[in-house]
Amino acid sequence: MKKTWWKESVVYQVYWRSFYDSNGDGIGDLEGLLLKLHYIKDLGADVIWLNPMYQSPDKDNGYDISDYYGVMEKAGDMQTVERLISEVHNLGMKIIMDLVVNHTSDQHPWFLESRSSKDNPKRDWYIWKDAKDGKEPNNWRSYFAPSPWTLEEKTGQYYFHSFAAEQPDLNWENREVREEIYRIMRFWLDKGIDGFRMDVINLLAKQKDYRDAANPYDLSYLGNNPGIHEYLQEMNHEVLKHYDIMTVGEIPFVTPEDGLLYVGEDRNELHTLFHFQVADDMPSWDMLRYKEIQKQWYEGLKGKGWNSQFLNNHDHTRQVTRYGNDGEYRVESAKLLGTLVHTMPGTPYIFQGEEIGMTGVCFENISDYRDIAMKNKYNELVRRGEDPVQVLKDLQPLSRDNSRTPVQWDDSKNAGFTSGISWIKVNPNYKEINVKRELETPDSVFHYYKKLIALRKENEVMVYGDYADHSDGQEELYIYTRSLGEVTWLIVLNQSERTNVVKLPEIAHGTGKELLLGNYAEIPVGDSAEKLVMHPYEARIYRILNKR
Ligand code: TEU
Ligand code: CA
Repeated sequence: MKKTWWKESVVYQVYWRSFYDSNGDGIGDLEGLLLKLHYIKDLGADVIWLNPMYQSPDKDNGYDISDYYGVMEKAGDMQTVERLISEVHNLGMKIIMDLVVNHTSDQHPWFLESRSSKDNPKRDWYIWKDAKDGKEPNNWRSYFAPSPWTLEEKTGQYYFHSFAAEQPDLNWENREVREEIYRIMRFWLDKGIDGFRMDVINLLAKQKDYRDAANPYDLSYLGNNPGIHEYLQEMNHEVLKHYDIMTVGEIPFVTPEDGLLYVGEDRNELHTLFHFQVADDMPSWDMLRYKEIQKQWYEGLKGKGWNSQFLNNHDHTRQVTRYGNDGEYRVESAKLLGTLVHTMPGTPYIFQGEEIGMTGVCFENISDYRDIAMKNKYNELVRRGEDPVQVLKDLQPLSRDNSRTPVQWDDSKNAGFTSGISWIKVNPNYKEINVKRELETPDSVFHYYKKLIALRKENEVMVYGDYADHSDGQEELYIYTRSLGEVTWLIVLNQSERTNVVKLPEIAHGTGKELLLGNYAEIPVGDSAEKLVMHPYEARIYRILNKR
């Protein structure tokens, strides 16, 4: 595989509105990020992914853009963005921004024009259809609404939205739309940013006939439709290939086979992707499924394309809560999951707060939640007659707000995030879990992450090494190797609350092993050349010493 900086990097995701508030209005901002840049640098991250900060009515936390050339007032202004880009570069890091071009806000001037009349020149910039039998044009659902069709009374037609009604989808078939988007991309790249995280980029092309779906709840009809690869190749040709950048596509509903069509190195589309097989198939931890997914992606992309590794982000419940143990073994478990993400093949992502083992939340009231996806779903079910208490309970575990509470900086009021009233409640556990304490504690989650990242910088095997699973069929243990040339690393994880005896694969027998990193302090007892005794949620990374 060709060596590139974005394969070797660790990306740190900044959900700025919950990162740090510099002016006391209760909302994190870019100035706040500037104030804390050294913290990210100290952790060792190479690239910052900044969630959308463009002008927006903010119905979906910035994913509904009303001006791609403007900056949301809550976030800051253009000057601050420019300062941010240059400060990040001064610190030797890079910054990529969200590109949200499947849809705009319904307040974008393009849409205001488009909806105004059937013969408006911008009518065709969005997707308009006539009613079918006096109803929506088909039986589909949208991500955030019971139907992806909303009626515009004035012109009697429905417009299409894969997400909320406030997020109408652009019509990518229209050449003017594409050209305008490329202009926007060049505008930001020319400001010096280092790439894009591309929001639901495989949704750009739509099914031609909008036929009814057999199962409307399986939203996969929204993505990977004919024409998508032509758009991405055009985008690459027009814009991307002219810059030294990284691109990561958010690509739901893909298997490795079609994933490769997006990131194959010979395809001239994107560099890497987020697929959602883990997130979609695993509401909670499922070791066998996880191994299978990793194996398929490894084999599918090997030598041809590059993967990303993550277990949470701003849309998915914090990993230690969802996939680990956020009670008794929170610290061990947070470190284990970090070990996993950073030793799997692909570029690892850290979502802000993950590096201190932040946990999900369980607010008492629906009014404490802010997430449009959750609120719309709640309203739909309650309106349908379901019990509000039960609905809330069902929606809590995977609510996107689980990961959106403010970063816990210290044990002062509002966890030191804001001097004002936070836009979303702070997790009540901030007195125990916060950055200040993590920095002061030598064996904290933070310091462990720091070591993990440093290891990646010093050891190419972590980036380019071949992967092999030696624990097929085991439900609590994950034992795998990464190897590059003469170097072999062995990673052993005990993803359970029990002490487990681990039988080592033959490759580790009769040779020495050097423990490079582990999440327990004591020297292991009971270990031998053939087996290890592993504590609950214990994780170890070994270098296998070659037989002489
Ligand atoms: O998310 C799209 C989205 O909901 C899916 O990718 C989902 O996470 C995946 O299919 C797994 O089930 C993006 C943004 O990340 C999100 O915050 C926005 O609300 C959404 O697009 C609309 O722009
Ligand atoms: Ca602020």
